[in-house]
This record gives sequence, C-alpha cells and structure tokens, in this order.
Amino acid sequence: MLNRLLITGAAGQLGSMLREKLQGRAAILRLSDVADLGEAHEGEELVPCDLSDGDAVMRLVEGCDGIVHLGGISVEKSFDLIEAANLRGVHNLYEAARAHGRPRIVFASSNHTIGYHPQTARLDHSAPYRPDGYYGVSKIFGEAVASLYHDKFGQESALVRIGSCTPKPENWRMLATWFSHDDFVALIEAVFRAPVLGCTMIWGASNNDHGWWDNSHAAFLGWQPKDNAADWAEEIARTVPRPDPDEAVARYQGGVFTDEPIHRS
Ligand code: NAI
Ligand code: 15L
Repeated sequence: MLNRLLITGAAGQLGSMLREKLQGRAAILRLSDVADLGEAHEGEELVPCDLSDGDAVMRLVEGCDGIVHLGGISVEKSFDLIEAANLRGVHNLYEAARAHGRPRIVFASSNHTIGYHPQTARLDHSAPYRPDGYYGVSKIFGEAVASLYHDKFGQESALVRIGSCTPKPENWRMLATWFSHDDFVALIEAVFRAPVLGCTMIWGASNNDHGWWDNSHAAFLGWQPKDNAADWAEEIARTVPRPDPDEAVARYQGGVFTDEPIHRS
C-alpha cells in the first residue's frame, strides 16, 4: 500500500470522485488544488498549491510515494492560460518528482492529443498525434516531459489518454469514448501494483463495443476494463438526437473540440 498518494486537481470533477473512491488505498491522501477543497476528512491532508509555482510544487511533492496528476486546464482555452497551468505545471511536477525520489505518476492525458483522427480509424499506441487545440498540444507536451524524465532519470509514468470519464455515457460519441469511474480506479490500482511500469501510454476507455482504441500493448499491467457504454446504447438512441454524419462531433474522435476556434485571450 502507498504511504502518501498526492492527487492534484483534487477539487475538480475527477479529483472529487477519486478523493472518495481512493479512500483507504493509501495511508494518507494528499489533496491539492487552487480551488476550495473543503474540510479534510480522516486520512486526508489538504495542500493548496498553484501548479505554475515551482517552489510550491517542490514542497507539495515532498514525502509522496505516488501521484495522480489531474490538475490543470481541462478544456480548450487561450495559450496563456494553458501555458501556466498545463505546460509549467507539468514541468514543475516532474522536476519535483525527480528531486523527491521519483514517485510513480499517473498523468491525466487526453483523447484530444489525437482528436483529429477520424472516427472511422482504429488506433493503437503507435498512432501519430493529431491534437485538436492547444489543450491537446499541452497534453502532448506532458507526455513528452514524462518520456524525457523516464529516459534521463528513470521516472515511471502511466500516460492515461482519457476519453470521457463520466458517471454514464451521455451521447453518441461516448459510446466509443466512455471511461467509467470504476474502470479508472481499477487502472490506477493496477498502475501502482505493477512491478514495472516504465513510461506507458494507456487509452483511458472502458470495454466499449464501439471503441476506437487498442490497449493490447499495455496488457502486462493486468488491467481489464469491465464496463461497456453499449449498455446505455438504447437509452441514448431514445433520448439523444443522432448528429449529422458531416458534423465535427460525428466525424472526428475529438468531437466538438475539433470545431473550436483558437482562443486568443
Ligand atoms: P476539472 O477541470 O474538473 O479539474 C481540474 C482541476 O485542476 C480543477 O479543480 C482546477 O481548479 C485545477 N487547476 C486548474 N489550474 C490549476 C493550477 N494552475 N494549479 C492547481 N490546480 C489547478 O477537470 P476533470 O474533468 O476533473 O479532469 C481532470 C484531469 O483529467 C484534467 O487534467 C483533464 O485534462 C483530464 N481529462 C479529463 C477528462 C474527463 O472526461 N473528465 C477527459 C480527458 C482528460
Ligand atoms: C477532455 O479532455 C475534457 O477534459 C473533458 O471535459 C471531456 O470533454 C473529454 O475530454 C471528452 O473528450 O469527452
């Protein structure tokens, strides 16, 4: 069992979910964010921190033997905002990890690293990047920093290209991209259990009948997602209008993000 597991972005959607579901999986959960984290419960410590502040991140990581890095901008925004939280943030995190004994890192990357691949494509780990905005570019930067720190310093990371992590699939695209909360938790557990991790990209998706992504390169982790968005296919067909096949949301894997303009401010 881990002694102290750090979760950055712990006040966000996935951070709040993992705060609850990872209770007891480490002796202490160290929870961090720039947003309000509420009160500390038993087994938790709250450490507010702006990821763009290198000295603060250095203190944040000290004493942790595992990290789930969720903090940062999670949608398309201006380059300036993304630069501070996602580019400097991920650099600061890896520098701090290097200085403090290289705790294993689960990095929340995104399907928007490959968003311009068409929905007709089936991708494995060797698929080229096709980011659909600066948000996707920032996740590619994070994956590249992880790779650099692995080759130079032996830092281990799981680069989880999350599809759509929600309580249940909400639209037609999510029949392919959905990643259930339970499957994400099981993946984090497998990552911290694995004798060797290296620097491994994993598609963060459930066992969806209509999925686009092949995780066979990561079979050594022993992680097998159990949920399937197809269980909601009927409900979605009944309640959500099917998009026109020419719309971005139905053409590209990144969905509506491919339709976003470049944000200037
Ligand atoms: P979220 O936006 O709800 O949470 C992100 C958290 O990061 C927020 O609480 C925010 O206050 C914090 N944050 C932002 N800038 C910060 C900074 N400079 N310093 C410290 N904290 C900062 O996002 P969500 O949905 O919980 O996603 C978590 C992570 O997973 C994000 O990195 C996101 O890019 C990634 N992801 C999520 C997906 C999903 O389906 N929810 C899909 C793909 C990737
Ligand atoms: C992401 O990367 C976002 O953080 C999340 O809010 C969703 O939009 C998700 O991708 C998605 O593509 O569904």
